[in-house]
Amino acid sequence: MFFTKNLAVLTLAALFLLLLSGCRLGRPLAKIRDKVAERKENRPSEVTAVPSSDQADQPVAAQEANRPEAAAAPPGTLGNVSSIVWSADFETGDLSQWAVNNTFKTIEADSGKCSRPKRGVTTEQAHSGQYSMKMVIDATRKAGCRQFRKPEVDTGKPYYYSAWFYIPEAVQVGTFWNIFQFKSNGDDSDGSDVFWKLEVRNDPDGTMRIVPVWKGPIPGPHEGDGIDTHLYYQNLTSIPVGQWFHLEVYLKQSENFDGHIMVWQDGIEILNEQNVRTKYPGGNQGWSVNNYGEGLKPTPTTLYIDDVAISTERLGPLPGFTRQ
Ligand SMILES: [Ca+2]
Repeated sequence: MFFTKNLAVLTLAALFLLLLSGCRLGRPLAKIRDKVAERKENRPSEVTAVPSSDQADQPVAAQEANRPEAAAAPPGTLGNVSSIVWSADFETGDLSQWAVNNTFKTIEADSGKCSRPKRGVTTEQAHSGQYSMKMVIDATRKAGCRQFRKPEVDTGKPYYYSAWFYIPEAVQVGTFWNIFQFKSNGDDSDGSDVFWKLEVRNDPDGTMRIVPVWKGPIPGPHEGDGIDTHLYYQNLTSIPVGQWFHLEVYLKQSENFDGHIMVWQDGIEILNEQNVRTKYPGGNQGWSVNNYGEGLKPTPTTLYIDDVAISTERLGPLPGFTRQ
């Protein structure tokens, strides 16, 4: 009887000890699980960015330390990621990376027959990951899908604005095709006017090229110029059909004639205009990427956009990117 009683007490004590040790063991196990999950989340994408010459001289740890929290793009997705102040790779499966104060109301400014997929993105084409932004217009008449980003351009500071574009088939441009623009609000209250834009135009054989355009509704772009549209034709590079290409624009805003605009396509400089205007005196500056045109064939006309970024240094096209 005494033995049985003791055995019961001992069994109970052993069970209690076992439970205690189980709890203690459980904690570090949970911690390890968290660490593993953390590492998985922080794992950089497979594409590795080649650092700029400045960064190349720094040890990797120093480069990591310099990377601002604000760089939303995963390391390796874009070029010199340490200088990115905002970016959108659409890997959220929607356009939420563009939201300001949780609203899209001032971001999308679509007109005419613009159609976008549900949530604004698609997996049909992607420069990074699975998603890109898709914009389709029926350009029989003037139509535009426009995606504005305001907080950075509103500061008035100089920035590099860049994005990857994909045009799935050769397009013959009738009236115009604007895919990237800087606007400004003037005295009139009926919206804003285009000052600088990147248009797509054709060579006689149909080859598509980027043509930077000054369309300021006031005298410019240089001091002494009248009110006129200036087209900056170039034959340094053309637009590939069915392949991603990169556009990057440096803009130092100016309401006088001390601004600066530079344009690169796939790393090739196609415009460099100094001492220029970029906005109305006393006006603000707006920036958007768009599929905005008229008289395009074939129509509807589709444009995919991915890896959009604003940075304080030039990003350049992804290292190792080759047209295939
Ligand atoms: Ca993407």
